[in-house]
Amino acid sequence: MRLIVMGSGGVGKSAFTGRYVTPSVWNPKYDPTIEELKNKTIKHEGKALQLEILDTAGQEQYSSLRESFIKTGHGFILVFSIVDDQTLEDLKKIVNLIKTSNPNKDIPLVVVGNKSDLSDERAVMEDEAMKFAQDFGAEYIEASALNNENVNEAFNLLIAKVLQSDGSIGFGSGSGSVMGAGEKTPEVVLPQMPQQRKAAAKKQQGCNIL
Ligand SMILES: Nc1nc2c(ncn2[C@@H]2O[C@H](COP(=O)(O)OP(=O)(O)O)[C@@H](O)[C@H]2O)c(=O)[nH]1
Ligand SMILES: [Mg+2]
Repeated sequence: MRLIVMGSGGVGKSAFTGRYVTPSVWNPKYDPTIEELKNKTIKHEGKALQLEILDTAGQEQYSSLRESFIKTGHGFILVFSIVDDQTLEDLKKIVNLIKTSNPNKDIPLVVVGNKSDLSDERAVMEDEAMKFAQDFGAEYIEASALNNENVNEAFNLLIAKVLQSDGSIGFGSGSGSVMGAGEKTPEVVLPQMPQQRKAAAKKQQGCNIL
């Protein structure tokens, strides 16, 4: 399964992707130019599911890897920073690019409001971001790469959407072939889909993240 992480420079794409792939590591250095392809294998319903995750960098420089991923990717994480409203605005262009390049008109998208640890400096209201996401059929989730909050949840939400749209994506013929003998992968618990979540959220007072 090919997933792509996009958004303006400095919103935390690399931090977010890094946290997901290697949860115990926090790399405080900021290099806006690095574009990296990362691999992670998770377990889904007893089968190994291999993920290729492209952490993109600036649109200014041409990248054939980025171009091909935007065309062939199965799902996108669209990151903005809740402390910078321009970064939400910037996602419009990115969504347009995805919608014109990727042949799947219902391409699974998850909008991530990153840096939720800086809520004192919040410049984007949750309702506004949620409405933005809903307008093009995306889910919205707030997260903090710094505090490792909702990072797994965001990826799991996207993976669930991709599998729901086409269950065959990502599973090779022999799922065992993607892992070495004795290797262990974390069991992934896929989140509930939106309608179920809404019902669950009603029951659970004080849950205002999703
Ligand atoms: N407070 C806070 N800072 C973050 C968070 N995620 C990333 N950063 C910082 O924001 C800056 C840009 O992060 P980076 O991942 O390189 O952004 P990218 O250009 O989108 O890849 C770095 O200084 C990170 O340490 C977060 O969740 N909270
Ligand atoms: Mg980066």
